[in-house]
Amino acid sequence: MPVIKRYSGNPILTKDDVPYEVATVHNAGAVKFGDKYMLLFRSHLFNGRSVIGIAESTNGYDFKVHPEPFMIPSDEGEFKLYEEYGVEDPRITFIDNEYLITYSAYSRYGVRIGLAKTRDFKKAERYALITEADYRNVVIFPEKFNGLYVRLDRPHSEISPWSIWISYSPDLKYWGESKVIMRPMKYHWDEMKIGPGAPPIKTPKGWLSIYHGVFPTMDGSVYRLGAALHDLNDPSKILGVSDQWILQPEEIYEITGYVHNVVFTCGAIPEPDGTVKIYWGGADKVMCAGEAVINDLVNLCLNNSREAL
Ligand code: M1P
Repeated sequence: MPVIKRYSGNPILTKDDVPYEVATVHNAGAVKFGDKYMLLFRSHLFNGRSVIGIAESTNGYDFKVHPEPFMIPSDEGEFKLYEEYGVEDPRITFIDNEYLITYSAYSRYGVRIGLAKTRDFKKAERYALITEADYRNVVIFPEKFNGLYVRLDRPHSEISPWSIWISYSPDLKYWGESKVIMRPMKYHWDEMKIGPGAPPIKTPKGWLSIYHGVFPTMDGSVYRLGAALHDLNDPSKILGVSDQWILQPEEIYEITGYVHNVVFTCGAIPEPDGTVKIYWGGADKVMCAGEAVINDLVNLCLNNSREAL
């Protein structure tokens, strides 16, 4: 039995649902906003650079896209300098009565992470650039720990490629106390790189983190999703990492698209009945959704765990 049940109406969004010209709709951050489900999704324009669009729904599956993008590269100050090539892969966290949006900012200087805030999903206010270059996939926990904001991120270096790190901040601007907490595993489905996916979800047994892992093949890389569980009080402590993936490209819209063989998540929404709606980009071209039982994911992490480091 697959641990994630795909929605029968997948893909839930394609470029044809977008009222402006785009080549793709994928990698959406997801959050509940009052009684609405909101998606902030990435779209490639026809010049290959990306913007962030916005869509809303009352049931989490049927989404309507707003007429204009939500975020385009900034034309102001240092954001302008570092968003020249586009904005990508937003993640959304609700904390302190506002929604924090972390996104990849691309420029001639590399990729780094920007943080914007919104309270109404009408306007995003840029707050700070919170990493230097060669970082992607930053997710912020929806609670503070000992008065500090906590994030998972994914720096890259040749010596320690594409691993998951944790960092802390008093104000969302200055981050530190960084340490590596999870690495790709040799000759395993996530051996090439891993990266945080959806912002972590609180469960009675720990913080559930859905991440992506990449395996290189002679036919290119395969992007899959996995799950890890972090300690409730000390999220730098990983209690377990599911040895098996929880989702892999299987449907035609995941196998072929803008980049083939990709399922990539930036958001998941827990429901009061113990399920979680998971949103993922299929082959970097369309948006898909599915549902899992949170306890099943937690049990995979605890009962059949691989090493984290
Ligand atoms: O094409 C697959 C993904 O590749 C990159 O992700 P990562 O750096 O984590 O491997 C990103 O471009 C992502 O948007 C894309 O889905």
